[in-house]
Amino acid sequence: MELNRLPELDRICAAFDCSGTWISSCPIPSGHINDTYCSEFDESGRRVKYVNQRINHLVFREPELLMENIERVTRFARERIVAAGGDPERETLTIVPTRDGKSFHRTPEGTYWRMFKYIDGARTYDRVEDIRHVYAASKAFGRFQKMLASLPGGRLHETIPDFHHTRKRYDAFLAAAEFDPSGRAAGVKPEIDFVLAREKDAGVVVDGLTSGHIPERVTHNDTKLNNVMIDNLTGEGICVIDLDTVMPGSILYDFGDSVRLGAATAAEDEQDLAKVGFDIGMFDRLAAGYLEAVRGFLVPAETDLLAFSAKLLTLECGIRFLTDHLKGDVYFKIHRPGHNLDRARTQFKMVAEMERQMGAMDAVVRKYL
Ligand code: GN1
Ligand code: MG
Repeated sequence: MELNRLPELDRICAAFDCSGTWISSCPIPSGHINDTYCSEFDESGRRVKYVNQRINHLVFREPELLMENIERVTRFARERIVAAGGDPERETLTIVPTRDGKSFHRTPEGTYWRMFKYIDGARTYDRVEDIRHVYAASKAFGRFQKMLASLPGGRLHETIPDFHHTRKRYDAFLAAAEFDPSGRAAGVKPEIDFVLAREKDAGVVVDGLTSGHIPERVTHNDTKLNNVMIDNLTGEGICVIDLDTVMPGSILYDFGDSVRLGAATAAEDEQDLAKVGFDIGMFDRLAAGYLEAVRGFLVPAETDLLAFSAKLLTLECGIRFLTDHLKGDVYFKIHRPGHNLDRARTQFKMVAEMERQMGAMDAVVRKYL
């Protein structure tokens, strides 16, 4: 979704409390929701980089509350990292405040901006290039969950209510398929049927949370591989980023969602479905990294569903892409016609492969418990 034209980043940067002179900004074309840029400053002859993000306030309806969450989470992470002798400038996001001491800047036009320090010597990967990164990222997400179990100060705000409420996602899909606002339903009958055949899966985790069988925890909720910065030298997952959806949830949302990309043989939007698949060897590395970090922290109601959660969250994401296709591409940014449909198809192909290998996936999880 384009909010407006390329913004004047020099003007945006001027609102934030960083020393030095602005040199340039360029887009970082990653992410389906917010707009991200990297800005360079000259600080007494030294080139220093920052990350600017325009928060999509049509998706995140209360940017103030979202930033309150991120302030709490990064402040707490910083304390924990310092106590453990780590480097807080690299192991968590550092918010650059505005000149009037706030964590975000609202422009006169009503757009919302924030700024983070750039983390040097590390990068993210939009697809798996080295299987060791899968283990490293998964371990980083596990550590992140475990750390946030002791976050003080009460429940975080729900930045998007019912974000992983799979049944509500299913219902929204049904409504889009029936109402068919863009006249696209007839062209995607196999995909619609694929979802309809899996209705019973939608309630499994949300019902467990409602009944209290599955514990509510603080979770990340968007655990794609590219939301962990991987250190260029050590290959370790040093910093979990994209904290917009850190809020109450189930760890099954996080583990499950990490599999969509972490065990995929192709990109999320690959058009050649012959290349798309679920790789049990990569799933093994995901489970190993995650359980290495959280062993002893999870309860059986959670561990019993880890393998299933991979299928469920992949299905949910496919449902969201298909729903957006049916609605005329109103939520996720698209870069070509049919982009959301391509994305939905890769997710469904992975779901089908996971269904065939669920026994093997369960065995992998049990191996690392
Ligand atoms: C969106 O914008 P990005 O790439 O961080 C979406 C996630 C989806 C993901 C699919 C707030 O994340 O839930 O899993 O696309 N974020 C939101 O790649 O809806
Ligand atoms: Mg995200």
